[in-house]
Amino acid sequence: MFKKVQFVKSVYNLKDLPPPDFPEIVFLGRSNVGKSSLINAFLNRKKVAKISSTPGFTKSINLFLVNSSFYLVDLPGYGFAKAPQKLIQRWPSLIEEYLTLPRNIKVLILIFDLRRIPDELDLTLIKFVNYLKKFYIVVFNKIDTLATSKIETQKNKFIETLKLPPDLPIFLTSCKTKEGIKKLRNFILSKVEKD
Ligand SMILES: Nc1nc2c(ncn2[C@@H]2O[C@H](COP(=O)(O)OP(=O)(O)OP(=O)(O)O)[C@@H](O)[C@H]2O)c(=O)[nH]1
Ligand SMILES: [Mg+2]
Repeated sequence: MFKKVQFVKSVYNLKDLPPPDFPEIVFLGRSNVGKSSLINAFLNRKKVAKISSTPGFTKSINLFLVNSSFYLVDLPGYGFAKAPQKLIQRWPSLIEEYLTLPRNIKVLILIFDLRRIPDELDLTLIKFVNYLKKFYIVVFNKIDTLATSKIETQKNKFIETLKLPPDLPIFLTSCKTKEGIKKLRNFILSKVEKD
């Protein structure tokens, strides 16, 4: 599918980021929603981004260069109370600062676990990305864990609670069954290839 996928580096300090030479596709969301899994599903590879059932697994910003033309950026999760205090404090600032840097972020992907009930922290995220004025899309992941009727109900609950705009691109995905992945991939690629 993709000829070349290179792991570039894990970044703990923003000064270690590679120069913004390529467009970036950013995977953002709370711990355990499936950010790293979605990167693997997008690439149709099993073990490019490391995944774990332990929330708070990804602790650095991980960059993957695809076909020498764009970066996939795997961000650390946030909002997981059991992580060591020091890391909790560090993740949001690392994420926030990265997102406010003058980089070439083409698509910001906000990922949610569709089983969950949206809360204050999710609202804060929406407010933050609105403030950033970057192009973003929403992915509701883990749809395989819900009955078909429940998927629609949960989706609407998120849309209402987070006051998501009607023209926002929304995708329903499962990294397990791969449902919705192709659609998401094609959409992302269309945005990267635009210029
Ligand atoms: N059933 C199901 N499980 C999933 C899906 N996507 C991810 N998972 C599981 O959810 C857990 C977390 O996945 P990760 O991809 O590591 O999640 P993450 O958002 O990168 O997590 P952090 O790096 O800790 O922030 C793993 O056990 C995955 O196998 C999905 O679509 N369906
Ligand atoms: Mg991860």
